[in-house]
Amino acid sequence: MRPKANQRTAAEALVDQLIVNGVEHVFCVPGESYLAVLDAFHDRPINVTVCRQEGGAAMMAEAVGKATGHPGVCFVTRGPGATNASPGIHIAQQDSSPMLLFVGQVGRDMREREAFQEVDFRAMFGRMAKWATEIDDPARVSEFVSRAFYVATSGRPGPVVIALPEDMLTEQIATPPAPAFEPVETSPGAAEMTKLHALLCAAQHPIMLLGGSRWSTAARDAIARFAESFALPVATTFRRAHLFDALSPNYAGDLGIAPNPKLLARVKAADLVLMVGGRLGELPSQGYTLIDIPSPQMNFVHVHPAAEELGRVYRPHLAIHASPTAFAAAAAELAPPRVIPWREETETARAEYLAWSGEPTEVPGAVNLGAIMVWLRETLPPDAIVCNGAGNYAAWIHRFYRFRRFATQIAPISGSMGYGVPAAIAMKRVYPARTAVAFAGDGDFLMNGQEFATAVQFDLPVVIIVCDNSIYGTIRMHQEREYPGRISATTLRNPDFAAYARAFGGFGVTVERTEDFADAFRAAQASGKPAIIHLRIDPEAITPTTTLSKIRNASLAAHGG
Ligand SMILES: Cc1ncc(C[n+]2csc(CCOP(=O)(O)OP(=O)(O)O)c2C)c(N)n1
Repeated sequence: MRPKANQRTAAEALVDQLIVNGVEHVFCVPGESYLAVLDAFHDRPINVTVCRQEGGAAMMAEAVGKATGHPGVCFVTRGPGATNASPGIHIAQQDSSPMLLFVGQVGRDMREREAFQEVDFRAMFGRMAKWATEIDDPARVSEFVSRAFYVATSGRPGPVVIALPEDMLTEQIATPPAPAFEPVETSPGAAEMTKLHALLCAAQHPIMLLGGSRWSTAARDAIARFAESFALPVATTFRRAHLFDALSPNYAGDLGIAPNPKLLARVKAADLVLMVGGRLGELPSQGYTLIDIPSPQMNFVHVHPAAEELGRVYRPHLAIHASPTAFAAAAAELAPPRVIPWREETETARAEYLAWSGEPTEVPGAVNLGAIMVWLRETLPPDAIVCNGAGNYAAWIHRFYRFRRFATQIAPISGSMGYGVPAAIAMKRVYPARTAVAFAGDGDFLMNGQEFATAVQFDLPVVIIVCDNSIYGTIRMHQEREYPGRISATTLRNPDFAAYARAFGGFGVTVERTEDFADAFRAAQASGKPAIIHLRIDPEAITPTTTLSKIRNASLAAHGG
């Protein structure tokens, strides 16, 4: 259906409004409910990545939002498409990533009859998305889309879901597009910065923690200048390691799952914790045990772009309602005290980080993920993007990989399995010149392994490293600790992942010894194809520091078994 002169379909107006707002990529699985949008893509300057499952498409969009700070955009069909896409919405919400999910919806004339695949998306996503809505009036498409950009990016970023009734999309309209959105910065007041300065000057053992979203290379550079001038030790919170250069003398390590015990002790004993950007949620706070709730035992300064996050869990001594970008710029202007009493402590924190992450630990089996991580950190370019999903294999990334640039760690704060593969594919699509690597567990990989076909279809030579220990390792670890020896639903019988890669038209190789990894990785890159490196890992090698048997035996001993 073609529009008349000076008129566009609502679907065309929608896509034009995305383009006005700087959207270059959309990720989708098609559906008959939004054919008019697919048609509008046809002759417009927008890169469309058609995926194999909506979960993959939504995670790709979320990864784009996470890496760029600009909303990632996903289109799916009604009922089954939207339910499949829901993991991406949950990730965007927990990870504070800007994202727009457009859902084709049944026609307005048949709503409320439970028409084919009809779902009330306001109700379904109402508590999970930052905003869930439906556009009934085609003349208001520009208004809704413009607002969606503001909602997704301002304060604490998050996902917006917009349902699009099929018949609405084909109506002709003459409304012009709204101008592009402008990101809303929230700047710290002079009074707050003066108070912060006074707290810093009175401190003896401060530490800065970095997390959350709304960062940028400029913000990261500014916060690094602040950390250097104040000689502050800096830790990054769970899966936000890319917010600080691991090679900086100020970097004290990663505060996530199974962190360096010395770092934990340092945070606990600090007399000033400056938390910038993040929420200090369950994982970095070690199950909310690190800092007393609601009254922190130390001076706790919380900098967050969303007013509603300040004082939500921790009652801060100083709350600074500011985006990381604006805060970092202001902090970089502060003058350090003449004498910095904690300078040596920062050096010790750095030495402790280097000792913790320097050498791989001994693990059972012929493949040592720690040694592989050390090889990769020395080999990959600083702007290489490393993605992962959920599983114990990620512990080696957190401990041994060294992130050096902004947006090089693209991983789910929400702990969602199946994330690393679509994330790496999206990164390669958006940044074709950069290296994109995904780590996945064997369980993890098959949650979105179908998107390997998308990588092949769009010639995206990602390298996916499947860490195959033939178990849902994380859950087996918990099982052995809580119910020793009673294995239940955690054993896997796996395919040949290298053959899987080849069957899809990619490159596949199996690695059974650490010393064969480098050649396999180089061969994967030289193939120029999307690649899977199938690592066979001893299930006993469950963490960098312990084995499954040790966990089981310790638990049996504790239970008198
Ligand atoms: C979508 C989803 N389902 C289930 C879980 C619970 N879960 C967390 S880790 C894990 C096992 C991961 O196994 P695998 O990918 O093989 O990695 P491993 O732990 O063995 O290294 C499971 C089932 C989750 N985090 N996300």
